[in-house]
Amino acid sequence: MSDEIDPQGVEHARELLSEAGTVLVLTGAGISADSGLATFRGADGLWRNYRAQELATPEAFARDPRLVWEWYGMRREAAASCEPNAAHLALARFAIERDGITIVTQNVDGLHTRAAEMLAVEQPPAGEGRVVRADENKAARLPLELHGCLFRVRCTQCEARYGHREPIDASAVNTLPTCRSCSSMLRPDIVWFGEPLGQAIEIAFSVAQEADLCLVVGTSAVVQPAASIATVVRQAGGSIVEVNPEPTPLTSLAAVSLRGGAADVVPSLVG
Ligand code: BJW
Ligand code: ZN
Repeated sequence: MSDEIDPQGVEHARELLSEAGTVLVLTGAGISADSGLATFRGADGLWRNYRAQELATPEAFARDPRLVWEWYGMRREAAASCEPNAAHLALARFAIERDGITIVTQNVDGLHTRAAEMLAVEQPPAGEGRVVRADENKAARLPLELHGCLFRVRCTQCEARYGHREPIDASAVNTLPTCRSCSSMLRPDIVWFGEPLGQAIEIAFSVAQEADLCLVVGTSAVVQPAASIATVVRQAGGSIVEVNPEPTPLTSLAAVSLRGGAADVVPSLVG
C-alpha cells in the first residue's frame, strides 16, 4: 500500500467491513482506471474529448448510428485489451468467500465479470483437481451491471438481446450489425442518458435498503439514479466507505473516505 493512504482510515474501514453482515459494493469508472481505461469526467476523461450528447443518447444513435457504433467499437477494443486489476480481483474474491456481498457496477467494460470468471477457473473444489465453470460455484454471483455492457447488443425493433464480441465494421451504415431474428439494426446494450435502467436498479435499491455497508469505489457519484444507491444505504442506517483519489458528493456522508487508487486501497480493505 502506498504511504499517503491513511492507515487509521484503512483500519476503521476494515473493522466496519468485518462487522457488516451485508455489503453492497458500488463501483464506477475509477476502478478500471488502474487497468488503463479512461474515466468519463476529470482531466483525462472521455467526455473531455467527446461530447456525451453526440454519442451516449438515443437521439445521437437515431441521427448517426455509424458514428455512435464507431465510438463503441473503439471502446470495445480498449476494454477487451485490458485486464482486471487487483481491485476487481479482490472484490471478486470477497464476493466468493463471504456471503451477503453484492457488487453493483456502473461500468460497461465487463472487467468485474472477467475477474469473477478468472477466480472460478483458479479455484477448483478441493480434491477434485479440475477446472470449474464460472456458473458452478459462487463466482456465478456476477455483478449487477446498471448501465449495460459493451459486449452485449440489443435490437432497435424487437426484444432480442445477446452477447456480441466480434469486431464491429462501422465503415458504413450497411456494414453495422443486424438482428438475427428480425434483421433490424442492433445497438449497444448500454443505458444512454434519458433511458431507464431496467431491473438491475430495482434489485440494487432493494439490496441497498438491507445493506449494513456500502463500499463505494471510483465513482464521481453525479449520475442518477446510480449515485442514490449509496444514499439509500445511509438513510436506511448503514454506513458508507469510499475509495477515491478525489472527494465526491458522497464524501461528507461517508464514515471513512480513503484517498487513493482502487488497486492500491481495495485489496487492503477486503483482503
Ligand atoms: C479513481 C481512480 C482510481 C480516478 N481509483 N477512483 C439533472 C439532475 C439529476 C439527474 C439528471 C439531470 N439531468 C439528467 C439527469 C438524469 C441523468 C443524470 O444523472 N445526469 C447527470 C449527469 C446530471 N441520468 C440518466 O439519464 C439515467 N437515466 C434516467 O435517469 O432515466 C430516467 C427515466 C426513467 C423512466 C423512463 C425513462 C427515463 C441514465 C444514465 C446513464 C449513464 N450512462 C453513462 C454512459 C454510458 C455510455 C458509455 O459508457 O458509453 O454511464 S454516463 C457515464 O457516467 C457512464 C458511467 O457509468 C456514469 C458514471 O460515471 P462514473 O463511473 O462515476 O465515472 P466518472 O468519470 O464520473 O468518475 C470517475 C471517478 O473515479 C472520479 O471520481 C475519479 O476521481 C475516480 N478515480 N482514478 C479509484 N485509480
Ligand atoms: Zn430484432
